[in-house]
Amino acid sequence: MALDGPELDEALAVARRVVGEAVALLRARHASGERVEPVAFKATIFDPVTAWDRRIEDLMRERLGQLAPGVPIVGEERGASSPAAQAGSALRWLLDPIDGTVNFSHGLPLYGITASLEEDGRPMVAVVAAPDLGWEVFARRGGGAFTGDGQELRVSATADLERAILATGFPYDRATSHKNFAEWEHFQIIAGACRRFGAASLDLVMVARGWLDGYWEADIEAWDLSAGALLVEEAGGRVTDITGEPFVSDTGRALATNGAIHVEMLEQLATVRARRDQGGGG
Ligand code: LIP
Repeated sequence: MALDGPELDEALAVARRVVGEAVALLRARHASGERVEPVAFKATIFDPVTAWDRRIEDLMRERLGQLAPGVPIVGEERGASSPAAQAGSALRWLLDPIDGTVNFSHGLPLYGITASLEEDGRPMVAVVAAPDLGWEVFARRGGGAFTGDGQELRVSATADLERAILATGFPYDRATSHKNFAEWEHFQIIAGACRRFGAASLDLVMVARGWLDGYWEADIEAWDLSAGALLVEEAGGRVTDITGEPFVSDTGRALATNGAIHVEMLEQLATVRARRDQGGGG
């Protein structure tokens, strides 16, 4: 059963409140710019976990359990609250307590706290906050995307790839990160500029705000992409798989643009893939 407008508004209010509380907790106890030692590493030493990743996710899960009981939750640090959530249940919250943990642990302010509510695999409600930058942006499907102080987000109008500024990211796993090197090199040559900020959720916010014209990435996680994808769509942009198939956060792949350069970026991505498949490097 599809969530109706008032239910989406209510879910958005819950998401904003929970993300807001997470930001407040972090701000009260963590000084901006402070280095934070990892408490653990995931598969490799390039993928750290800090105490804050866990503390924030625990707070968000606890508050969602109180404010929206019964909805499955999937989070980066604590996993899926039920097997159904993992498999993509009808309704689920996706949480990334710190997107851009490497930046965060080095005191770099480019990291985000994200929450999205997906229904049948589609993000319906999204909030991304960047505590050290003072950003909060949110969207609900069909209702537009806004900053916390009420400005509507609109994507850029850049229609020419040579004038476009793009961003991407690379997985922590060095065994697979090279898979995006050929794409990076290609766009570095043909696009106006390429950037690598280290937090997918903020890359997507920057597309939604019209500061970037496009973003692509593969091999990351659903919670890195889901909230930002809705922000871009609600700001008038377009989000698909990097192949042009419909966007599904669980694939860990996305191409998000202002819409005007989308087809050209899809074509360029296909060209690089074809070259790689023929053994032409990358
Ligand atoms: C990060 C992403 C980034 C990607 C990193 C990593 P995390 O998320 O936001 O775009 O390039 O490898 O996945 O793990 O810091 O939440």
